[in-house]
Amino acid sequence: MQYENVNEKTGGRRTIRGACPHDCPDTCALVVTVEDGRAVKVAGAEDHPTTNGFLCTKVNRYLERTYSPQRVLFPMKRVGEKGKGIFERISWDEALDTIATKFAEIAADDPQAIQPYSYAGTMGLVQGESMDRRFFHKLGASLLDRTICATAGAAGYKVTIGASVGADPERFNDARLILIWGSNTLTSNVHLWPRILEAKRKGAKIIAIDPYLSLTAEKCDQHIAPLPGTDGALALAMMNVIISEGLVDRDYVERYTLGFELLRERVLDYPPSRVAAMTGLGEDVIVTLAREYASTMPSVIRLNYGMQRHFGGGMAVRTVACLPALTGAWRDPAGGILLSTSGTFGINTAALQRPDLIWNNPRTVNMSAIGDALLGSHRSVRYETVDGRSRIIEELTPLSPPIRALYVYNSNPVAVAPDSGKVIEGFKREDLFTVVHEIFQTDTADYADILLPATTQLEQTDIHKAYGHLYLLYNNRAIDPIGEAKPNSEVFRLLAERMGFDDPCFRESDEDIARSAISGDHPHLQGISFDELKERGWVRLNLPQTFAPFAEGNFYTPSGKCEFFSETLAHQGADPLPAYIPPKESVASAPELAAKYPLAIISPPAHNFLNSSFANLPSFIHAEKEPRLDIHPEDAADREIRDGDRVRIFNDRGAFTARAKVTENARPGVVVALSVWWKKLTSDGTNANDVTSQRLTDLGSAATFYDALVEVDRI
Ligand SMILES: Nc1nc2c(c(=O)[nH]1)N[C@H]1C(S)=C(S)[C@@H](COP(=O)(O)OP(=O)(O)OC[C@H]3O[C@@H](n4cnc5c(=O)[nH]c(N)nc54)[C@H](O)[C@@H]3O)O[C@H]1N2
Ligand SMILES: Nc1nc2c(c(=O)[nH]1)N[C@H]1C(S)=C(S)[C@@H](COP(=O)(O)OP(=O)(O)OC[C@H]3O[C@@H](n4cnc5c(=O)[nH]c(N)nc54)[C@H](O)[C@@H]3O)O[C@H]1N2
Ligand SMILES: [Mo]
Repeated sequence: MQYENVNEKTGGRRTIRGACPHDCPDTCALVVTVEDGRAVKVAGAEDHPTTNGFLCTKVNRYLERTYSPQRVLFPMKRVGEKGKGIFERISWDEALDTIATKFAEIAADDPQAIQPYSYAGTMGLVQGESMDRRFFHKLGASLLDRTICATAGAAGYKVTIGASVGADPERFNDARLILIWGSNTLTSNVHLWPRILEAKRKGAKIIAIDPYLSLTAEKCDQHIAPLPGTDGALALAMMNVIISEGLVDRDYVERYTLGFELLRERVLDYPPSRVAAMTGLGEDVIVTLAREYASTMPSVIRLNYGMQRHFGGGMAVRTVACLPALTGAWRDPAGGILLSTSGTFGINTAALQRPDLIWNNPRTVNMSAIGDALLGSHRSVRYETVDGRSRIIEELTPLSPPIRALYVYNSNPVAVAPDSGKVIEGFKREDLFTVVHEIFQTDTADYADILLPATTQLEQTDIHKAYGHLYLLYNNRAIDPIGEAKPNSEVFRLLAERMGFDDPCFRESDEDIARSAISGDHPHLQGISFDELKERGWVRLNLPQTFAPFAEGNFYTPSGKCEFFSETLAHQGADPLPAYIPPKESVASAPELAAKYPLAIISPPAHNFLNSSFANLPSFIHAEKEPRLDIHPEDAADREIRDGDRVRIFNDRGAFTARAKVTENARPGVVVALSVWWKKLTSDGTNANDVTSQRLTDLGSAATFYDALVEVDRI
């Protein structure tokens, strides 16, 4: 089969099929034009159904990233104080020898004192979760619980639906009602927007549920602004109305759900009149939303991350995930819920990561509490049943042995991890040996003992799944590495060799690894040709054209039903039914704290940054200007803050500064600091994570970035 423009060569000019590596649901198919060895254009593939020929504001300028003069180009060692960022060039041999010697020395005592730390700098399966995992498994290093983004929702969804499988985003255009719930689609998932617009053109109503008037909420037919972290209560009240007014799809509920009678009793505790006060919404708003949701079909919920970054985030997602089973919305391919499609792919994770290489039953450290971990404490959450009632117990226990070496790649924890004060105190430890493998000299890189240069996506090979569509993608390497940069996989291959790891898996090429990712016998991968994937750059999973995963039940839960009642949760000692778990830091749940710090702060992504990626490059900084705090006119007036004033945002954990924007986009009682800024590029070396907490969520032990109270002062 021939594809237009595919990996085509004409003279010195070639086009190469690639994949966007960034942490975003859209995982776009790229076409890279290379002239005489230099990439001259990065465009979205026209033939890929969700990329649809366009890219976001950030990846449109990917060449600014690849060819930035700020790139780290060779290995370096630290010659100044930790955090000052003063380095001296060394050879790759010296860098790798230093790391291998240090790791061997620590491993001789206890390899668990070596801690890998990575997240989604690249989402590629080769560069993100293959050779690295194999290396650390064989070494016996501590494992890392990668909780900084999505595990609360994933856990809540899993106990209810069974797996990260949901509505096909390509069917959104046929929905009649779309709830955009805790998602800023235009910023963080822009390739879904054209389908939402098409639905709107065909008469659909679009409702945003978001405490903030985001770019997306602004363009919806209706904006409902609950207090942060109260979504669970809102969903329970919707169910109260749906059940009490007889709007339930009885046939669907009888056949395909578990625990309806218990749910019916539970939601009696959440009448709209009570929930109105909890959520800060009008009772009529809740009742109307419930009626519209239950009586407009097909209805689809784009449920995303905003609601998850609170203490009760796992339960909130679980509760919302019950809604489409109650109304039978799953019956239609354009109905149901889309949280993440990642569980649809059937990737052979064991072949990639080789957990069989683990020999020492190592401990697991939670990345969202890296500050505590570096300072010697392990943070965790568990359940206990007291007097027949489930309670969540938050624990801080000694971490022994202490972390002696840290290897950071694909992540910038000094900027993005919560409670920066603790994180920085940990990174400053003189007795900690830190390796950072990076494209740029980030806030984290400044604390490295050894800093290694990393390649960008154009310089490496990879295979990708997605969490916002149903296509596999392949990234063909387009250009040679710049300077002495190396891909993650190559560095771990070289380190494995130096450590004397001789299992054949340490010699596999990137292409071999990519091939193994789809080597399993999962039905969604049947018939997919690796060669076709490589050639065209993308291929749809083996799914029917109209994919309605739960039209006839077949949920991935133990019962095969949508579990309103979850035996799995009961076993853990957790509440087996949907419930409302309030934020830890809110006026209602922590009145004493709120007396000192009365404002809730949320810090969702800025439009032109991708977490902290791109936040160091001129075009993007120019677009975002400077750190900003959106504050409601009433809250501003109470503090004599005028539009444009510089303000200090603080609590017991720390403080950061920003320029105030007095605006009704922020609701009263809630301030918004779009993020994530590099600390060292701000006027006082701080960012929003100076005030966020390391507390973990109820389910999934995830970070609680949006569960924080602060006070704001004019400077
Ligand atoms: N441009 C850009 N795109 C991105 C990213 C980026 O940094 N920049 N990051 C990527 C990553 S890693 C992720 S995880 C996703 C995240 O993207 P989204 O899923 O969109 O999640 P957030 O940006 O965390 O929050 C989305 C909205 O939720 C709102 N929100 C905050 N708290 C609550 C709440 O309690 N309830 C409700 N209902 N809403 C709330 C926020 O105001 C925000 O407008 O985006 C990805 N895409
Ligand atoms: N206050 C606040 N904090 C947040 C959030 C928020 O909304 N508010 N969002 C949170 C969320 S959702 C997430 S997912 C995390 C994201 O946290 P991270 O995954 O740490 O994301 P980035 O900040 O983009 O940092 C990724 C780094 O990896 C590097 N990198 C990219 N590709 C490669 C590669 O191939 N090899 C190597 N070695 N390095 C590479 C990039 O240059 C970049 O510096 O942040 C969280 N932090
Ligand atoms: Mo994320």
